[in-house]
Amino acid sequence: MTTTSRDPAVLLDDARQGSRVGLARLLTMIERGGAESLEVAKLVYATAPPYSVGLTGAPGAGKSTLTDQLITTARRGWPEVENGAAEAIEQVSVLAIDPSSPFSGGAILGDRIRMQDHATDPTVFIRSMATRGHLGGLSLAVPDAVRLLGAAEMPVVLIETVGVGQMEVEVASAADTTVVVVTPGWGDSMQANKAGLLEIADIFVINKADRPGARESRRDLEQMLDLSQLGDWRPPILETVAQSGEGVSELWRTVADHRAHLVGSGTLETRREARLIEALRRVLQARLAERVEQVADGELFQASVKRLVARETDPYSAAEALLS
Ligand SMILES: Nc1nc2c(ncn2[C@@H]2O[C@H](COP(=O)(O)OP(=O)(O)OP(=O)(O)O)[C@@H](O)[C@H]2O)c(=O)[nH]1
Ligand SMILES: [Mg+2]
Repeated sequence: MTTTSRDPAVLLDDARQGSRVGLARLLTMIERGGAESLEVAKLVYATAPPYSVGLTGAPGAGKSTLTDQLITTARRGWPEVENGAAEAIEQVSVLAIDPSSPFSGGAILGDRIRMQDHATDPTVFIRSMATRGHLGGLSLAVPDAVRLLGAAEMPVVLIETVGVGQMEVEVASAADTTVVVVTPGWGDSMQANKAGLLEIADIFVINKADRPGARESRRDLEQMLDLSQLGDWRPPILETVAQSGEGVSELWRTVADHRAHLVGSGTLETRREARLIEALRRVLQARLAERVEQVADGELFQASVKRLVARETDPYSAAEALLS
C-alpha cells in the first residue's frame, strides 16, 4: 500500500487498513509537534484508548527481552481470569521510549530493542520514540502516541521506557498497568524505591531470576510494600527469566488479573480521567509558558523593566499590569 498523503485523516484511514507507513508517519508528526500533531490529536482523542502496559526499570534489567516475549504471549489473547473473560488480541504494538535520545524511527531499534523476530509480523507494530518538538515533551507525546495506536485499532500497547528518572516515572505511570522490572540484588529494589517506582508499580518483576539473589530481592520488595500505603491491589511480585521465557505467561496472566481488577472496581475509568486532567494541565502549562515568552519579547515588557529600574513599580504590580 502506498501512502503519499500528508493529511492525518487519510493517513489514519490507511493505518486502520493496515498501512504501517501511514501509522509511522502519524507517529512522526506527534513526535515533531507543530500544527500537524494538533490535527492528529483531534482525530485520536475522539476514539477509545487501547489497553496500555508500561514496562520500566533500570538500564539493562531485561525490559526489551521481556517485551519481546510478551508480544508473543499477548498475541495468544487475554487469558480467562477471575472476573475477566478470555479475549482475542489481533494486534500488539510496542513503543520503546528513550528520553535521552533525540533520534527515533528506528535509529535505536537495532541495539536497544531485541524484537527482531517480530519485525516482519504484520500483527505486530514496533516503534521507538523520542521527543523532538512536542509541546510538553514525552509526557504528552507518549499518551498521544498510545491514543493513536488505539485509533489505528491496536487493542494492546506495550510501552518500554529506559532509565529510572522522573520522566520515566511519568511515562510509565501513564499506562493502565505498570510493570516495574528489577533484577536480583539488594541494590536494585532500593534504587527502584528511591526513584519513585514503588509508588507506580502495579506488578513487580524480578527478571534474571536465573541469577542468585532473587529471594533476597523478593524479601526487600515485600518489606517495602509492607511499609507503604496500599489500596485494594497489592502489587504481586513475579520472577522471570526473559531469555528463556520462564514466567512470562504468568506475568501476562497477572496483567490480565490487574486489568480485570481495574475494570471491575471502576478504577480504570477514574485513572484514565485523572490522566486526561493531567494532560490538560500540562498543555495549559506549556501554552502559558509560551505566552510568557511572547510577553517578555514585547515592548510593554521593556517598558515595565524601565519602570522597575526607576523604582516606579514592583515585579508583582508590573506582572499584573502585563497580564491584564
Ligand atoms: N541471565 C539473564 N540475562 C538476561 C535475562 N533477560 C535479559 N537478559 C540479558 O540482559 C541484557 C539486557 O537485556 P535487555 O532486554 O536489552 O535489557 P533492557 O532493560 O531492555 O535494557 P535497556 O533498554 O538498555 O535499558 C541482554 O544481554 C539480555 O540478553 C534473564 O532473564 N537472565
Ligand atoms: Mg531495552
